[in-house]
Amino acid sequence: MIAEDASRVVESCRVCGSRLLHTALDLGMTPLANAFVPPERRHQRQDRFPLVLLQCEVCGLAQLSVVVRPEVLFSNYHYSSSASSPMVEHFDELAAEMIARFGGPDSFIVEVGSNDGVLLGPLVRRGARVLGVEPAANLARVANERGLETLPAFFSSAVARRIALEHGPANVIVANNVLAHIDNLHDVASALDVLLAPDGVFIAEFPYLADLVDMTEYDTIYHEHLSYFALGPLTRLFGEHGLEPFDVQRLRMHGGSLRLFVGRRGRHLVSDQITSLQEAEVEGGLTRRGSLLKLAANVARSRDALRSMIQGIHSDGGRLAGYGATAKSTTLLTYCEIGAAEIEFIADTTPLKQGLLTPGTHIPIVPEGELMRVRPDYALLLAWNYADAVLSRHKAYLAAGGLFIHPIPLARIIPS
Ligand code: DWN
Ligand code: ZN
Repeated sequence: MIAEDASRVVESCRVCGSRLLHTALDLGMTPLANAFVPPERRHQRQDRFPLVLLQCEVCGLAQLSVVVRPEVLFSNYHYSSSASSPMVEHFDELAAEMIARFGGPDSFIVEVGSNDGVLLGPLVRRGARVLGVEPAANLARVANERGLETLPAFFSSAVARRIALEHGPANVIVANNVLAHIDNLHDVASALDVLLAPDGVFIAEFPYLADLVDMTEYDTIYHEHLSYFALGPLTRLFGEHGLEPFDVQRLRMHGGSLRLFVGRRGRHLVSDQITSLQEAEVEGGLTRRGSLLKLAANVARSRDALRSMIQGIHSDGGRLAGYGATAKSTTLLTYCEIGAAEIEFIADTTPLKQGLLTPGTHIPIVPEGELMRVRPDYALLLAWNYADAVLSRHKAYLAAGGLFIHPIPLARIIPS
C-alpha cells in the first residue's frame, strides 16, 4: 500500500514555469510500471495513478500530469540494465567513445543513475576514474560489490557539491535514461554547473519525442518518465544555466533516442547536427500545440489492432504468451486491457522479476526457457525495442513454428 502523499499534481511546466499545459493523451489510471507483485499479494489492491501526457504551450515540453515521488519509484528497483545483453553492448560502445573523445589520462567521470554499473565497468577497464550515483539501494549495492564506487543517492546540486569537494571537478558527467525521470531539472542543471570542470561535458541519452510520436510508442509513457524530451525545451533549460548543447546523435535504442552533448556556453564548437535537428523540430512543429494530436488518434488504432489480433488467435484456439516483462508492457497491457485471461505467462531474463506477477494485470513472469518448453503458438513481444536480438536468441522457438507479435505501431506477426 503506497502512502497518500505518493504523488503530486503538476501545476506548471518544469522547464519554463508556464501554467499553460494542455492534455495531449490520456491513457487512464495505470499501476506503476515496475511495481511487480509477489503472488502472495495478488489479492491486495494495487495503487494506480493517472497516466496523462500534457504539453506546455510555451516551451513545448511534453510531461506527465502527476509526479510520483521518486522514493516510491526507485528505492528498490527491479530494472537491472545488465539483464539485457543489447544494453551491455550499447554501453561498452559508449564507454569507448567517451574515453576516445573526452577521457584524457586520469579523467574523472561521474555517472548519474548508474544502475548496476553496466557503464562504470567498461569505463574503469579503459582507465577512467569513476563514481556512480544510484538511488536504488539494491542496485548500488550490486555495483559496489563489483568494486565500482557508487553513492546510493538521488543526484542533486547538494550531492554535486559534495562530490566536487571530495573528488574534484568532473571531466564528464553522464546520465543515460535518467533525465526523463527527474522532476527538478533546473536543480540538475545547477548541479552540472557546480560539478563540471571548465571544459567538462555532460552526456545525456533519452528517448526522443519525435520517435515516440512517429512510431506511436505510447507504451514508453509511464510514471518513471516525467518528461518526453525534444531538443528545443532542453536547449532552453540548459541556456538558463550557462550551458548549451553542442552535439547530438540519434540512436535506435529504446525505440529511438537522442544522445546529447552539453558544455559551458562557448567552450565547444556547436556541430551542424544540433542546428539541423533544431530546424527539423521547428519545421515539424514538434513542440507546437497540436503536434501530439496525431499520437492520440494513432494510439487508439494501435490498441484496436492488437486486441483484434489477440481475439483472432483465441477464437482459432491458438495459445499466447508474452516475452519481456518490460516497464512499457505495464502501459500497453493496462491500456489495451490484456491480462492473464489472454496471456498465459511472460518470459523474461531478469532473475529479480521471475516468479512475480505483472503490475495490475497479474500475469506470471517466468524464466525465458519456458518459451521453448511450453511453445505457445505466439509470443507478444513486449520488449519490441530488442526485436532483432530476441529473434536471434530464440531461433529454436521460431524453428519449432513459434511466432512473435510486434505490437507497435500496429500489431504484426514477425518474422513476416
Ligand atoms: O527508462 C527506462 C528504460 C531504459 O528501461 C527505465 N525507466 C525502465 C526500463 O524500461 P523497460 O523495462 O521497458 O526496459 P527494456 O530495456 O526495454 O526491457 C528490459 C526487460 O526486457 C527486462 O525485464 C529484461 C527483458 N529482456 C528479456 O527478457 N530478454 C530483454 C532482452 C534484451 C531479452 O533478450
Ligand atoms: Zn514549458
